[in-house]
Amino acid sequence: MRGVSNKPFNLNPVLAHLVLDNNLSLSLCMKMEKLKLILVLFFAACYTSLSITDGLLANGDFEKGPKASELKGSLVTGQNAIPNWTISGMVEYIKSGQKQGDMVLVVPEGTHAVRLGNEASIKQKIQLVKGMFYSLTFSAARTCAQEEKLNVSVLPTNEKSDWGVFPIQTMYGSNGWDSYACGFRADYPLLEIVIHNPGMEEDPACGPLIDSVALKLLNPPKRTRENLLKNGNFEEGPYVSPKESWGVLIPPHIEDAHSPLPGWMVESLKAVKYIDSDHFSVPEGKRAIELVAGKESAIAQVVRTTIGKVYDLTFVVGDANNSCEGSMGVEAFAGKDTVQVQYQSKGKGGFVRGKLRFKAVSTRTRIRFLSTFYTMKNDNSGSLCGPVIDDVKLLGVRYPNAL
Ligand SMILES: *[C@@H]1O[C@H](CO)[C@@H](O)[C@H](O)[C@H]1NC(C)=O
Ligand SMILES: *[C@@H]1O[C@H](CO)[C@@H](O)[C@H](O)[C@H]1NC(C)=O
Ligand SMILES: *[C@@H]1O[C@H](CO)[C@@H](O)[C@H](O)[C@H]1NC(C)=O
Ligand SMILES: [Ca+2]
Ligand SMILES: [Ca+2]
Repeated sequence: MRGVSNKPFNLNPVLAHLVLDNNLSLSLCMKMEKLKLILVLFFAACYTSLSITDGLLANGDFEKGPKASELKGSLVTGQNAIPNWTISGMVEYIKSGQKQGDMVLVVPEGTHAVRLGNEASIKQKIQLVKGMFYSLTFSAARTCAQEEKLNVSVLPTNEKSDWGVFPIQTMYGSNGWDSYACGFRADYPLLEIVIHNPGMEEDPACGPLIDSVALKLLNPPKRTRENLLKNGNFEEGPYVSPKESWGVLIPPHIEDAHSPLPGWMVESLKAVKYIDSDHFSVPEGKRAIELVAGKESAIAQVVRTTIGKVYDLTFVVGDANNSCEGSMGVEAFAGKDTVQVQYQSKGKGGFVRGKLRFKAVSTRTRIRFLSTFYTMKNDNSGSLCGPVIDDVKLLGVRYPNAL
């Protein structure tokens, strides 16, 4: 998907660069012929589907499963055996508590999920409003020691490469599952969402588990009199499942036009986490961003400014009440001006306010936030965590010299 990077979530910065280089070449592999073919097939197909806006796709939680006659062990044998989905390749229907070797498989939502073997895929046709922006959220878990990847695409599209490869490598979550979001524009009213495992693992029992595939219509946020930044409170963003308590990772982006976090782009190598007040402590409103990967995950927005004018950038730095303890630092940038806000986290929620006053030197100023340190949860999970940022405001200062 455009706007979804091909970059990995990898703890090791050196490794990350290597995999990144590998993946960059993938975007060159995009075959337009293939796209056209899919487009033709798509319109030739006859089907009915309902238009959805926010929430799970039809049977997006895979709780409705195949008939016993269409299962061989856990292997799904019919192409249309899983209600509302079409599968290809080796797809398994997984029950919570099912064992793989001596590992018990956990399912994030309900009691069932699917597993995609090498080159297997699941797809579903959906009806959307042409020209609107959407975000797609899904949950995935890695099952083997090997590196596992997922290729998510929405077809057909006018974009050159509207698909993204999500490497399922680094676990930010504590229970093995993570949720991911990506954004896209509906170029056609009838689309097909495809989740594909491009892997070639030796062990056919390997391959990521998928659950909770959901969509959300994104309202394009506007600048207001109260804030020159768009979506500064992060209230507009991807679907967050009420049943999943680990937030949604927003992968790094190349393009901001297709961000699942309207107005913002995720810079650098790593994801940021979108958190909600049902499961975390959120300083303002219902949603905020947790900077989970130190200096490697940054969010940014470019804003129009008047040269010579003085502006105040204000924001909140806190913690999500998720056992993320220690010294935290958030660096805020406005062009070349910068400030660092220190926050001592007890991991139980709370926040401080930060401010950066600057004089614009350009007609476009890049506002940017990153976390100075790497932090891990103190719950022995080894999960990465970090400071929460919220309530970001930018306003012109009329009388900068007044007290
Ligand atoms: C999902 O499948 C069920 C039966 O398998 C069908 O009744 C329902 O209309 C389908 N939903 C959509 C949105 O296609
Ligand atoms: C990802 O999926 C798209 C569309 O199905 C395909 O064109 C592309 O080659 C795939 N990329 C990889 C790396 O499998
Ligand atoms: C933090 O979470 C605990 C329970 O998980 C809750 O009792 C407490 O009120 C929360 N604190 C804040 C500041 O959200
Ligand atoms: Ca499920
Ligand atoms: Ca907020």
